[in-house]
Amino acid sequence: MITDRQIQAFHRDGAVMIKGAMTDWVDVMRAGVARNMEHPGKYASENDVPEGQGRFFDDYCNWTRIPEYELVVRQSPAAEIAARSMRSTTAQFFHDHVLVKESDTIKPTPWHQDSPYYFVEGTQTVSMWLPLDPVKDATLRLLAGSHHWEKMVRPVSWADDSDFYDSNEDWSSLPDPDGNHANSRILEWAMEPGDLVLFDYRTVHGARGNLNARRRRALSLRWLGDDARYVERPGRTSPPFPDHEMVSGQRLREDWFPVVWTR
Ligand SMILES: O=C(O)CCC(=O)C(=O)O
Repeated sequence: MITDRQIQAFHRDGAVMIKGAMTDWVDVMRAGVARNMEHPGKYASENDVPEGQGRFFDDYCNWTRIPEYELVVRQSPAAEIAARSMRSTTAQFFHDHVLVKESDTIKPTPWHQDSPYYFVEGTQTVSMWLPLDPVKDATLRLLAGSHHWEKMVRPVSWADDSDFYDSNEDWSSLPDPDGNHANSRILEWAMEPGDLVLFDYRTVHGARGNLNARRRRALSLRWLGDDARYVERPGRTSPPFPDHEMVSGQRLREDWFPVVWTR
């Protein structure tokens, strides 16, 4: 399912690609994405893509109303792979995130870390990025070792690059790995549906636009391990989870964020 070498690579680089671990679940995930796009949730976004420049749809936190997503979260090998990659005795589900770039979509996914947008931190966190179409240039791109950076990268709005929080937090500036090759080792893989990338919430990542004739669907499943704890951020997080009533240092409440796998 996941080898010791792959687990070592995940901890060293902050990301690793696993071939074929979710092949049996591709049709279920595609059906979930189709249902999700037909019935977008309250957080669905079109990312301000100008008319004639394709379409970049994303949405999150739909697993309790999209039965195919719930099936994948609860029944597929995803939870066990997540727990093993984090070297955690448990895998707690945080949320799902769908990202669809239709053909000829120019807009890239900006380089960013997920961690500053979330109200949770720990050394045991993992996102599982699952392309549902073959990808090459429109694949996920990640900056090796960035999960060990001391300062978090300034979070911005994907729509217009404005600051995500209204605060004077001491963020580090946005990275430019493509312009600064000397200090960057970019990880990216050509992938088939059923393959997946595991990456730490702190790993800097992004994606090019999709300038191909084929659409690019991807589902990200976000997992938490034993040491993940609620943290306060200087404003409304993304996702926001209104009225969660958690306090700093607490494990995320299990009635909203279920522990799906235990060793
Ligand atoms: O699929 C993409 O374009 C970016 C994915 C991403 O940022 C994520 O899964 O956190």
